[in-house]
Amino acid sequence: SEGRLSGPYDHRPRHAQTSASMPSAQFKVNDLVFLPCPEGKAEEGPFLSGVVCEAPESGDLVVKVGKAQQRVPASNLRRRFIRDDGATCQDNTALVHLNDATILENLRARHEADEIYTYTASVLLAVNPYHDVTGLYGEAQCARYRGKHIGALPPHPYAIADTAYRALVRDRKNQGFIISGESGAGKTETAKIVMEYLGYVSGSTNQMTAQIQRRVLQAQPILESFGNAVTMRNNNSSRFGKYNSIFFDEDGTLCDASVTTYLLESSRVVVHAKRERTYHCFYEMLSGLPDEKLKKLHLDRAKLYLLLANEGQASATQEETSEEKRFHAQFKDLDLRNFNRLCVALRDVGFSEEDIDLTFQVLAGLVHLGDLSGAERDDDDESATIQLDEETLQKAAELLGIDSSELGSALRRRKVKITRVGRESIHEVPRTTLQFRHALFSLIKALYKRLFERLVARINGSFSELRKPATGEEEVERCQIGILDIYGFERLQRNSFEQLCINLANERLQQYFVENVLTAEQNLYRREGLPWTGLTLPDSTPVVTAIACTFKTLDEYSQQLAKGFEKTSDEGFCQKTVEEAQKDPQRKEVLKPLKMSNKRGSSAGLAMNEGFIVKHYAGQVEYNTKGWLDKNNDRLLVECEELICGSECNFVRTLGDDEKSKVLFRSISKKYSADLENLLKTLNQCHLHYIRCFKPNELQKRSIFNDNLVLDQIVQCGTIELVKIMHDGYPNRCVFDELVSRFRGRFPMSA
Ligand code: AOV
Ligand code: MG
Repeated sequence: SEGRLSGPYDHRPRHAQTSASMPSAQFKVNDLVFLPCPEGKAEEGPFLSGVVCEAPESGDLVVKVGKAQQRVPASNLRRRFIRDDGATCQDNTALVHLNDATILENLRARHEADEIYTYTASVLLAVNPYHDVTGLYGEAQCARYRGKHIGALPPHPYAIADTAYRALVRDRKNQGFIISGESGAGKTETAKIVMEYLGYVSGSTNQMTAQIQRRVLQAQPILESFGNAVTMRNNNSSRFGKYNSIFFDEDGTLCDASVTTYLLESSRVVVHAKRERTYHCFYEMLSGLPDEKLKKLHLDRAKLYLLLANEGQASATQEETSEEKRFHAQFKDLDLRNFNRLCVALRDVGFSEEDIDLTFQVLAGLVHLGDLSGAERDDDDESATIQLDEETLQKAAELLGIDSSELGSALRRRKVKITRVGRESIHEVPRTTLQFRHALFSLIKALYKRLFERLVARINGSFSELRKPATGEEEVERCQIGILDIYGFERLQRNSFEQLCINLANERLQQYFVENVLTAEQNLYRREGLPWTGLTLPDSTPVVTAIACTFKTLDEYSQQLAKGFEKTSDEGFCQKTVEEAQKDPQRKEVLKPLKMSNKRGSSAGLAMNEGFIVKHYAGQVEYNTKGWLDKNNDRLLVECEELICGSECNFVRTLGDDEKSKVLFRSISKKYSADLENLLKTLNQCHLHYIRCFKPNELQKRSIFNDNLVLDQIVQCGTIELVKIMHDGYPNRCVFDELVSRFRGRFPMSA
């Protein structure tokens, strides 16, 4: 895997900062300490533990590490404490010495003992165990946590969920869960654990609630089959963001639910990197559908279809193909199991057998369309058209209910409007190989994306059909608990538009956390007159502004491209973005041209105008801007849209977008940013609960705890600041009026 770059919050300078305030006089002989691992020995972990042997009044201390002695300035040391019983802390704020090294040591020891959860005041930290920890979940555990105070039992998402649920019932206030962490850290699993508990405490009081509860849980595998994929970081990586809302009526009974999704990575349907896969559902369908159904869909279980293989399979050597097949073979059993899980879930959520068949029919249609992608034409001959394989074309057309000659001609030729002497006429011009592939891929992407959206809409519809019909009486007041599970921060070998969107979401949430938890807490201390020196908190504003400006420029360029301006290019957009950023003193610190930060150009071998660098809170990311103008446009080529809208298959036709107006451009980044701001507005009305997930290793294996990797995450997400703030604060607080109203009459009041 690629190395972790050091970002603006590279941990090295920060370690020093963490204990810089510690005067040497505070260390005594025999004190246990941590010291930073010397440069070049990073694989041993970020810290070494030692004992102070000499502590002079001034100058460096002498520390014994193993058998050797070392001179170390006091400012480089952190205090260590080992409890007599060797026990770990359930809450980091209870550590005797508070610093990055002790927090890391605590998490490591707990992870080793399969105690994967740790509090940091009210924030729950979860270290991914990468195996099923026995007895940690399930109904018996839910029952144990029900109604208990936080801290009465070992840290657990159930405990946080129980707190949230009780607060909702008691205060009639919306609650929200923000689950964050990098890709593979465990957000999606944790979100399901939270939902499982909420279903447990509030559901199954009657048939309707039991059914809603089941559907909430069963919606998850459907979304995962269609929206998750194998990536280098995570074998079940969510390629979309989701916000699950669960509604409760006045007495806390589950009464409704909904799910909102954010920007599915639709490019994955047509291209994915080596050792990655497209969406699970394709492989699940091929593994699980019975022979006779596969035959109807003209599918061959053993064939490596182009859509399902990685880029370049059209021209792969035999060796490459067998390697690819070996890679896919490892997921076969899982795909089969998940196929069955998917079918059960679809039925539970209310899909009829016909709906299920149609869904697979469309997927199969896409698989065949994808197989056309290797087609070419003689680009030297302007009148030549793409050589499409007729049989494959037929199969795709049949399954999608489209006339095959119309499909062929839309893929082979484009319509060009020509105005001559004031008269407009439409001409058909053969597509070049590149234009053909673009048209084909846009069609596949649009169909898949809309299929996904349809599924989400169906799931939402399935909740409302269970609800009691409106009686005309005033709607009962209901409160909700929202659970946010988005795609984690990403820094891949090649980062595109999707990664910028994903990272923007993480950046906004981090900013939200800093503002609403850390800053708010500091302000509270100041208001209450508590002695507090304050901490410098990371500020995401420059990055967020830089991305907003980038999106604005992108919209201008995408619009021009859609209107057919010949000179508009991705390079032009990239250049403008960088130039504009350099004019602003704050933005230029976070958005940089490729060359300035790296003399050899970019690490992915990009030229100046092919990308830029953004310094995110979680590290520096190099973006490749190729194809962004097009990726940012939600409108499909007119020729392709007409095919979908004219399908004989009702289901496919509903995937059409027959917007009559002549808009050629609809901005994806604008919609995404607006969705994100709406989400934050919703969260703003909730009492929030934070769960931070940590990834213990890059290998996705149990029992491996990579100190460097975890420390990076501890530093990035602001855990240290949080611990520092919370350590000095008061764990329980209550507004005076609420206190009075809650306890009035419960205790004898003196005059
Ligand atoms: P993510 O949601 O944070 O990544 P997941 O929730 O998909 O990560 O977790 C990745 C994998 O880790 C899962 O498929 C499980 O195998 C394992 N895992 C996570 N949490 C647990 C747990 N509590 N117990 C057992 N195994 C667990 V991403 O969606 O890529 O940002 O986009
Ligand atoms: Mg996920």
